[in-house]
Amino acid sequence: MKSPSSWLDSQRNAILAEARRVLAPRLPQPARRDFLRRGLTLGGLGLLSGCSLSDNAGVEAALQRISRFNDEVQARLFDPNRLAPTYPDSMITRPFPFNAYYGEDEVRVVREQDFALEVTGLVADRHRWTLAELRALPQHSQVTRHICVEGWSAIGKWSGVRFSDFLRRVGADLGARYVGFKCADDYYTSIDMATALHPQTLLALSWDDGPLPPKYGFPMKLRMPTKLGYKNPKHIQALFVSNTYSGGYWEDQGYNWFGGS
Ligand SMILES: Nc1nc2c(c(=O)[nH]1)N[C@H]1C(S)=C(S)[C@@H](COP(=O)(O)O)O[C@H]1N2
Ligand SMILES: [Mo]
Repeated sequence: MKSPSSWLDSQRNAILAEARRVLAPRLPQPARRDFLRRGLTLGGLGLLSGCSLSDNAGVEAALQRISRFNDEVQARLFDPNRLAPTYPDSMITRPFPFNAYYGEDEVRVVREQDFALEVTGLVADRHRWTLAELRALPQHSQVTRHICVEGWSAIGKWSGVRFSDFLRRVGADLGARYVGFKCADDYYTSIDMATALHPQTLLALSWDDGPLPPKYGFPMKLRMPTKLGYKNPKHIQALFVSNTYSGGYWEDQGYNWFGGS
């Protein structure tokens, strides 16, 4: 049997070969030469559609196909028991970076007294959760690395409710395909159920041993050290369990949906 990493390598090479085969013939010279020379990575593939070639509808469609294929491969490779690395508190990045699709002066400020988390879709209990109720559930902490596709990473500490505990408590259909999130800004995303149930996936209420600050996603964010930054929604207002694909803010603009890190 092949080791997982050599299998991963062969899958990666297959995707990259497919990308070259499908895309290169559609490009005029010299773009074609540059494209073939460029070191393509799996992550880079998901981002390619943001480049100047995207006005070619054929390229766009081909990238979509490859990115969906990439999602399937990542889902098959995802090991629900494999933990992302954790770090000592001394390695926490200070100051921790802020990122959003807007600047820090436009951070959405959610008031705790007005807030209740909406839970809908394939769940038995549609009760809306206040922060006090969520804080009363068992809390878990992690010091993990957040990796943003923009090329930076940072180590931070988050605490909150283990998301698998939460999904069980609300009687979610754990065989459903997706969990989707709507945020207090216009952000939204969705994740695969295997990642939702991963032991390090936290409904984070706290950052650096204090309440989650507005800029890092008050009242709560989903923290997943197994996924890239854009898959980790901040300012969550509503979540839903579903079998219908619902994409995401960046995913709908060409970022890879699975977004594993
Ligand atoms: N609601 C919301 N969540 C979001 C985003 C956003 O713009 N709005 N940006 C994402 C991206 S691209 C990153 S890198 C992280 C940044 O989180 P941080 O501010 O805690 O570093 O939030 C993610 N979640
Ligand atoms: Mo990001």
